[in-house]
Amino acid sequence: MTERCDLLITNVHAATMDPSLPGAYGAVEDAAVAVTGNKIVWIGPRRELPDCTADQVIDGEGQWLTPGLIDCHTHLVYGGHRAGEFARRLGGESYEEVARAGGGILSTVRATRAASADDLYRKAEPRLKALMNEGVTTIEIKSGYGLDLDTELKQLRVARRLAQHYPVNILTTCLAAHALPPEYDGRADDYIDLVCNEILPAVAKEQLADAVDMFCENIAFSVEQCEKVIEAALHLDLPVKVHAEQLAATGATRMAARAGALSVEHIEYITAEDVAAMAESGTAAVLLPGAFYTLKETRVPPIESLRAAGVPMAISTDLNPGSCPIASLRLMMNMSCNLFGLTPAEALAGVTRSAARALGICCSRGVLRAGLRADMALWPMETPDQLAYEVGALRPAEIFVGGHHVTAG
Ligand code: DI6
Ligand code: FE
Repeated sequence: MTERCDLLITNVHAATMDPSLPGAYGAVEDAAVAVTGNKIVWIGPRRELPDCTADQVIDGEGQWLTPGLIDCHTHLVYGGHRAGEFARRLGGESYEEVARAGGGILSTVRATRAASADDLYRKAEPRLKALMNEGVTTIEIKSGYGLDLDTELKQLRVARRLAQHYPVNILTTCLAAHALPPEYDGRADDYIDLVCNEILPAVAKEQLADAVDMFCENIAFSVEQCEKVIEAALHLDLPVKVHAEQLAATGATRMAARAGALSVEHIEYITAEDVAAMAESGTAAVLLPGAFYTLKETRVPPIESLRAAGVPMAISTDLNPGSCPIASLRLMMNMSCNLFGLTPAEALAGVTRSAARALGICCSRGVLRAGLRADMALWPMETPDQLAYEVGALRPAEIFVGGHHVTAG
């Protein structure tokens, strides 16, 4: 390392999540971390720290340092709310029934089309801050409540604007193939043409998206239709992600794996064959226990097969007004253990290293290692097992994004 660094954190334990280090957390007890610019330049046992001077020294007081958390699947820019639909579902209507009756995603589409960009921005801010205050330093935000060119662009521009004003990394994903807009009723193939020929090229031209997603499900788009979206995305050099097999087995996961997708999301209904295809293509699983909980699903994703096949299991909020209006990634960690059977260490990997894999950014984030970005959270806890166990009161003492100390406000 250089002899001089910008920031030196000593007297901490580091849950590095580096898989090349021993233990489920890649833990380094009594560690030191040196940061220059936006990167970690040295991390290891404090007694091995080379002689150096630092502009700023922080005494970690024996607390635990983790990689900044990564929420790799959100729909947090949207208009309106769906509290009325929540009450209907509590009364016995299913998510699919509400959707087929013109509610669900389409009700949020109406509200998002009607909202101004400023309005969407103001409504998104508290959701973003809630995540940031929990130590989330990277957030993916999808469009998909516009379903027309102007509104898809409006949502993505709002997401980019949030990134300019808040000290957090934001990646954006175009999910124009989320639902069939009412003006295309009975003409799904025509809408897919609009997505492929107009919406995605316009989004790419303005560099508004880092990836393309689609909802491949019986209530949304077929495998054949999604294949066209994938082809268009790859043609524009945009990586793909797929909402797959949340409500039924459709073959979406194998389609995504064939295309080399970064990730498949939800996947409650996948089979052993699908898991093998994911392992082969290096496609990550994104588990969304908050949507499972909200929709009172009973079918659990095949965790044991995913684990045995070594498929990275990311965990995310799916923050959205319908199937998961819950802005807490820490609660999702807890749910992933209680509802899906992950270990606390798998839960932390799910919101750090594996979430970075699902976003295609594992070369720069998700692990504490020299050369990677200094996105970190310092936690007043005695063991990293507490992160999946305690919700609400356990908050980060310090959060760093790109080496800078931040507060969400
Ligand atoms: N799956 C989801 O969980 C969200 N979208 C999707 O394709 C739900 C979106 C909503 O209900 O508004
Ligand atoms: Fe989603």
